[in-house]
Amino acid sequence: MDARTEAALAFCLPEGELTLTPFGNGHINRTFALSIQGQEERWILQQINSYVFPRPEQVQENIMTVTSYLRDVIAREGGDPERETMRVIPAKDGKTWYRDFEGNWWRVFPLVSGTVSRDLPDTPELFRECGRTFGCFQRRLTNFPAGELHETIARFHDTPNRVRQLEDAVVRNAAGRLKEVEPQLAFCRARYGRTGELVKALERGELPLRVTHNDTKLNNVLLDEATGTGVCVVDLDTVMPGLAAYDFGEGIRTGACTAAEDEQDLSRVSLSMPMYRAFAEGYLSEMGSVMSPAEIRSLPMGAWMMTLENGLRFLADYLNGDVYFHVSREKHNLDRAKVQFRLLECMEENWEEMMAALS
Ligand code: GN1
Ligand code: MG
Repeated sequence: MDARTEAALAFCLPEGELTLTPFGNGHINRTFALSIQGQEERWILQQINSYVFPRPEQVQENIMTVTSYLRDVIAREGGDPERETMRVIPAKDGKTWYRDFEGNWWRVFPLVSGTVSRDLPDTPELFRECGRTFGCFQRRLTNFPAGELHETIARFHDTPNRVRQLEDAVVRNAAGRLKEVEPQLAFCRARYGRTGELVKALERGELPLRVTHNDTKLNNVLLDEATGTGVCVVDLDTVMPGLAAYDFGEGIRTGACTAAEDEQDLSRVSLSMPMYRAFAEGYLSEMGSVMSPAEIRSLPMGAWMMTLENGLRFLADYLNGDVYFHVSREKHNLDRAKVQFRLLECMEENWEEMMAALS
């Protein structure tokens, strides 16, 4: 029996013949859709990447506490907790995960029926809905004690720390690629002075610590198949204490860019202001009333910061020899980094407009 079948059998699921098919296109975990003969319902079986998440049990604990809290809020608001939040299926031993004979970590969630996910926002309307759904997720967690969550990846959005990691990668030059990335490195270094702005504002108490999702891309929102309405936010691995600006920013980085994250033709990369405005509108329709003016003003900085930070991470991984992000071609991580830097330039050119769109 292969490891994934062994894993599937360890969870509290109906009896019957299993079919497992690769699902989605995340860079981190291995994901399968699980069908059971005779069952209409489907599930997600996922192997947690324990290189990326060194404490998978803490990931699962965060997901459990956040989703149980959300279920109550959703019920109180008159929503449908079965559709509007993820649910963890326990293993037969009562744990929320299973470790196979090779030591790999697995978990199971139901697939929310009647929903689809999309990789690219084709229209501002779709992207507005994406912003609204993430805003709704965050608003529902306003009173959750964010500090109690585990930091599943230490200092995930501590950008100055990402700078140190890049500089460490430069010193090690493990893959011998340093010469090749000199222009990109110079681009980053010219911006190091601004990388502490958000973490410092948090330390000074100017911005509140919130529960943040930290991976707010469109394909982490399940949309109603029939109406296109955002139903449920998924991929809660990086739910952690953080800043609203991180979630807003990551949404913009991934959805308001006119090209794919790994586009090789940089002339296609720019910031779409209609998309930016649409996401901001959707996000603020939920979060606008719970944020202070200072927090709202921090959102464009989040977009700048997340874009730079992902660029730093892709570049560091390129130097390290592609050990973190899955790659499917030789310069994949370098291409991704270049896209981030081009997008960042566009943000700098459009800064006034980005700020004005929020007032
Ligand atoms: C990773 O695998 P995916 O797409 O959910 C990464 C994000 C990056 C993203 C870049 C845990 O997310 O932080 O922004 O790749 N997740 C983790 O494509 O590192
Ligand atoms: Mg993810």
